[in-house]
Amino acid sequence: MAIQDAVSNWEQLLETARKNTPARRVKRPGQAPSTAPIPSSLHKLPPDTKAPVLLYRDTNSWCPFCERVWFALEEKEIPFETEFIDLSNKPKWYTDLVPTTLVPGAKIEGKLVYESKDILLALEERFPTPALLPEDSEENAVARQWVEESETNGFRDIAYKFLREKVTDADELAKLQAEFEAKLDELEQTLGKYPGPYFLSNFSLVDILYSPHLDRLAANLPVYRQYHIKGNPRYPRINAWFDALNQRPAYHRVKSDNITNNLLLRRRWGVEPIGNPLPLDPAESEAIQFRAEAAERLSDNREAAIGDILRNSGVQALAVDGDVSAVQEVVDFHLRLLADYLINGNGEPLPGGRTGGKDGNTIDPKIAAIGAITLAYLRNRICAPRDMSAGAATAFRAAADKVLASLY
Ligand SMILES: N[C@@H](CCC(=O)N[C@@H](CS)C(=O)NCC(=O)O)C(=O)O
Repeated sequence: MAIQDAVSNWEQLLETARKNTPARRVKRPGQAPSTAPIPSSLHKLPPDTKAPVLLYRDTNSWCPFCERVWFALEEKEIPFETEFIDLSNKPKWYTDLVPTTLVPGAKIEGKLVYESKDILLALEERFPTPALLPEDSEENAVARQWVEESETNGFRDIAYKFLREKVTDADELAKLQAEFEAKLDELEQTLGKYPGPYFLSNFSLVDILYSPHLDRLAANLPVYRQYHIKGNPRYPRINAWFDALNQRPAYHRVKSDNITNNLLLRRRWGVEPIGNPLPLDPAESEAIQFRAEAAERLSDNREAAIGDILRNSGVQALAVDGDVSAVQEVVDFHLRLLADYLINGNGEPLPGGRTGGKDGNTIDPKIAAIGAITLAYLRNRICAPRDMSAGAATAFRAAADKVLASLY
């Protein structure tokens, strides 16, 4: 298995990737998550100053309610620290601290606030600019009413019931779909009340309250209910709203990608897929900065990635006479191949045969099998924005597919 010299070493890969992306993360050795994003405004804090906000959020970055608070913090450019809470084993200090025991929680200049909506309102109060509620008093009153209604109008319950309820009866499912469509129609009407693509005249807390949920629904309904929000002519304003959100850098920092959302729904809620995932967005999978970010993340965090693959993918079953180090070498090689493809690939399939079969031109099936497990495992293991931005995760998955396709 003397294949390791066929691709650049990790140091070369990391250096090249870093030239093409400013994205960096903090490493958290031995902890979950193994890396964490750096808030875009943390550099604004004078040295040795405590950030004014501490956010308590879930370790996997799956929680839509946490995403709301993070979105506002990024929009308002508030420097903040994050404490990750393992929801499968919540620490006692957290359940003692927060009466609901749920995430998100926050300390705003030391004062505890919980419930995402209340945290958003408290941030608005303490950090009023840039404003996420209208200055005009009449519109402000409408905004505050919509903020409250976003939590009480039943949209979320009806939407997730349609998405997740285990229903086999077609009439029952049609009824749930009709109820959901009526709620989306209401949102479509509400979006028409003020000029521009957002709920109010400008981007606001109302957009933030809806975005994590509408994102998850738009990603998951095609897969689990064969129902489309994106591209559906019934909802032109909702589609324009998605397009407008897509223009916001803060949104790109905090959102998940479609596949993360799909995998989460199956793993967390046991819903069976009946349709195909939305196609990987070429604007993201082919963008140089996202490919570079994905390569940078993989190169920088390779030790954690390799450890995870060896422990959890099943690849160790291919070890001969218990020689795991030989397997590890091949895993390492395929990850470098992937990083190299992310940095230098031009979208064409990779030439086959480069993994060193007997005649130098065919693939050693064992090496290919280890490569396939490595790539397939990591393709579905990557989770945005826990490990990298949604754009980078999309580029990562597209590249993993390409390298996988070159193996056999
Ligand atoms: N109404 C709450 C909902 C928060 C919530 O449901 N958080 C979930 C994660 S998505 C949680 O903490 N779950 C842990 C548990 O149920 O123990 C809010 O808006 O903040």
